[in-house]
Amino acid sequence: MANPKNKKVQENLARRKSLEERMAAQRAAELAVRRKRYLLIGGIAIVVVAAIVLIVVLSSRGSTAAVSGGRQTVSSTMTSRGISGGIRVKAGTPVTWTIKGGSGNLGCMDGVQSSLWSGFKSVRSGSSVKVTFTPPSAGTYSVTCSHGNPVCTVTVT
Ligand SMILES: [Cu+2]
Repeated sequence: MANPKNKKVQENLARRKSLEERMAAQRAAELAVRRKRYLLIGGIAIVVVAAIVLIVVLSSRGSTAAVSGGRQTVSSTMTSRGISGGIRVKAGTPVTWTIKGGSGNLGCMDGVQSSLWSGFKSVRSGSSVKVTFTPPSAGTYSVTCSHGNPVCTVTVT
Protein backbone atom coordinates (compact mmCIF):
# COMPACT_ATOMS: atom_id res chain seq x y z
CA MET A 1 0.00 0.00 0.00
CA ALA A 2 3.03 2.25 -0.17
CA ASN A 3 1.59 4.28 -2.94
CA PRO A 4 3.71 7.44 -3.19
CA LYS A 5 0.72 9.32 -4.59
CA ASN A 6 -1.38 8.31 -1.56
CA LYS A 7 1.37 9.47 0.80
CA LYS A 8 1.45 12.86 -0.89
CA VAL A 9 -2.33 13.21 -0.47
CA GLN A 10 -2.01 12.29 3.24
CA GLU A 11 0.72 14.91 3.69
CA ASN A 12 -1.34 17.56 1.97
CA LEU A 13 -4.35 16.74 4.13
CA ALA A 14 -2.24 16.98 7.30
CA ARG A 15 -0.74 20.30 6.19
CA ARG A 16 -4.18 21.67 5.42
CA LYS A 17 -5.53 20.55 8.78
CA SER A 18 -2.74 22.27 10.69
CA LEU A 19 -3.21 25.43 8.64
CA GLU A 20 -6.93 25.44 9.43
CA GLU A 21 -6.17 24.94 13.12
CA ARG A 22 -3.75 27.84 13.12
CA MET A 23 -6.28 30.07 11.36
CA ALA A 24 -8.97 29.13 13.87
CA ALA A 25 -6.61 29.95 16.75
CA GLN A 26 -5.81 33.32 15.16
CA ARG A 27 -9.50 34.10 14.72
CA ALA A 28 -10.15 33.25 18.37
CA ALA A 29 -7.28 35.52 19.45
CA GLU A 30 -8.58 38.40 17.32
CA LEU A 31 -12.06 37.92 18.76
CA ALA A 32 -10.65 38.02 22.30
CA VAL A 33 -8.77 41.28 21.55
CA ARG A 34 -11.92 42.82 20.04
CA ARG A 35 -14.02 41.73 23.02
CA LYS A 36 -11.49 43.25 25.42
CA ARG A 37 -11.53 46.52 23.40
CA TYR A 38 -15.34 46.68 23.51
CA LEU A 39 -15.28 46.10 27.26
CA LEU A 40 -12.73 48.91 27.69
CA ILE A 41 -14.74 51.33 25.49
CA GLY A 42 -17.94 50.37 27.33
CA GLY A 43 -16.24 50.93 30.69
CA ILE A 44 -14.94 54.34 29.64
CA ALA A 45 -18.39 55.30 28.28
CA ILE A 46 -20.04 54.34 31.58
CA VAL A 47 -17.51 56.39 33.58
CA VAL A 48 -17.98 59.44 31.30
CA VAL A 49 -21.80 59.23 31.49
CA ALA A 50 -21.65 58.83 35.30
CA ALA A 51 -19.37 61.89 35.58
CA ILE A 52 -21.72 63.99 33.41
CA VAL A 53 -24.76 62.90 35.46
CA LEU A 54 -22.90 63.77 38.68
CA ILE A 55 -21.92 67.22 37.38
CA VAL A 56 -25.50 67.93 36.21
CA VAL A 57 -26.98 66.76 39.53
CA LEU A 58 -24.46 68.79 41.57
CA SER A 59 -24.91 71.97 39.51
CA SER A 60 -28.71 71.66 39.62
CA ARG A 61 -28.52 71.60 43.41
CA GLY A 62 -27.19 75.16 43.45
CA SER A 63 -24.98 76.87 46.02
CA THR A 64 -25.67 76.10 49.66
CA ALA A 65 -25.41 79.02 52.09
CA ALA A 66 -22.75 78.93 54.81
CA VAL A 67 -23.99 79.73 58.31
CA SER A 68 -21.84 81.88 60.60
CA GLY A 69 -22.74 84.15 63.52
CA GLY A 70 -26.47 83.70 63.06
CA ARG A 71 -26.33 84.71 59.37
CA GLN A 72 -26.30 82.73 56.14
CA THR A 73 -24.10 83.92 53.33
CA VAL A 74 -24.07 82.70 49.77
CA SER A 75 -22.93 84.10 46.44
CA SER A 76 -23.96 83.51 42.86
CA THR A 77 -23.16 84.77 39.40
CA MET A 78 -25.84 86.07 37.07
CA THR A 79 -25.46 85.16 33.41
CA SER A 80 -27.73 85.75 30.41
CA ARG A 81 -29.34 82.41 31.34
CA GLY A 82 -30.01 83.38 34.95
CA ILE A 83 -28.37 81.88 38.04
CA SER A 84 -27.42 78.25 37.48
CA GLY A 85 -28.90 75.98 40.15
CA GLY A 86 -30.12 78.82 42.37
CA ILE A 87 -29.34 78.72 46.10
CA ARG A 88 -30.16 76.57 49.13
CA VAL A 89 -30.78 78.21 52.50
CA LYS A 90 -32.32 77.33 55.86
CA ALA A 91 -35.59 78.76 57.16
CA GLY A 92 -35.53 81.35 59.92
CA THR A 93 -31.93 82.56 59.64
CA PRO A 94 -31.18 85.87 57.87
CA VAL A 95 -29.51 85.49 54.47
CA THR A 96 -27.06 87.76 52.70
CA TRP A 97 -27.01 86.76 49.05
CA THR A 98 -24.30 88.37 46.95
CA ILE A 99 -25.14 88.30 43.26
CA LYS A 100 -22.32 89.13 40.89
CA GLY A 101 -23.17 90.28 37.40
CA GLY A 102 -21.21 88.08 35.02
CA SER A 103 -19.22 89.47 32.11
CA GLY A 104 -20.91 90.23 28.84
CA ASN A 105 -24.46 91.17 28.00
CA LEU A 106 -26.88 89.80 30.60
CA GLY A 107 -29.77 90.42 28.23
CA CYS A 108 -33.14 89.96 29.88
CA MET A 109 -31.55 88.95 33.20
CA ASP A 110 -31.48 92.50 34.58
CA GLY A 111 -31.97 91.74 38.27
CA VAL A 112 -33.92 89.76 40.84
CA GLN A 113 -37.30 89.93 42.51
CA SER A 114 -39.10 87.40 44.68
CA SER A 115 -41.76 87.06 47.35
CA LEU A 116 -38.84 86.48 49.77
CA TRP A 117 -37.85 90.18 49.79
CA SER A 118 -39.43 93.43 48.78
CA GLY A 119 -38.44 95.39 45.74
CA PHE A 120 -36.47 94.71 42.61
CA LYS A 121 -32.68 94.44 42.93
CA SER A 122 -30.87 95.43 39.79
CA VAL A 123 -27.91 93.27 38.68
CA ARG A 124 -25.38 94.72 36.25
CA SER A 125 -22.53 93.06 34.43
CA GLY A 126 -19.26 93.50 36.31
CA SER A 127 -20.72 94.63 39.65
CA SER A 128 -22.26 92.95 42.69
CA VAL A 129 -25.49 93.46 44.58
CA LYS A 130 -26.38 92.15 48.03
CA VAL A 131 -29.89 90.84 48.65
CA THR A 132 -30.91 90.30 52.28
CA PHE A 133 -33.94 88.38 53.48
CA THR A 134 -35.04 85.86 56.09
CA PRO A 135 -36.61 82.70 54.62
CA PRO A 136 -39.94 82.24 56.42
CA SER A 137 -40.49 78.52 55.90
CA ALA A 138 -39.33 75.53 53.90
CA GLY A 139 -40.28 75.48 50.27
CA THR A 140 -39.16 76.43 46.78
CA TYR A 141 -39.35 80.12 45.93
CA SER A 142 -38.99 81.47 42.43
CA VAL A 143 -36.77 84.41 41.54
CA THR A 144 -37.51 86.35 38.38
CA CYS A 145 -36.08 89.27 36.43
CA SER A 146 -37.99 92.54 36.04
CA HIS A 147 -39.91 90.99 33.14
CA GLY A 148 -41.07 88.04 35.23
CA ASN A 149 -38.83 85.51 33.49
CA PRO A 150 -37.29 82.82 35.72
CA VAL A 151 -33.78 83.56 37.04
CA CYS A 152 -33.51 80.65 39.47
CA THR A 153 -35.13 79.17 42.57
CA VAL A 154 -34.33 79.60 46.24
CA THR A 155 -34.70 76.26 48.01
CA VAL A 156 -35.48 76.70 51.70
CA THR A 157 -35.08 73.71 54.01
CU1 LIG B 1 -36.02 89.76 31.86
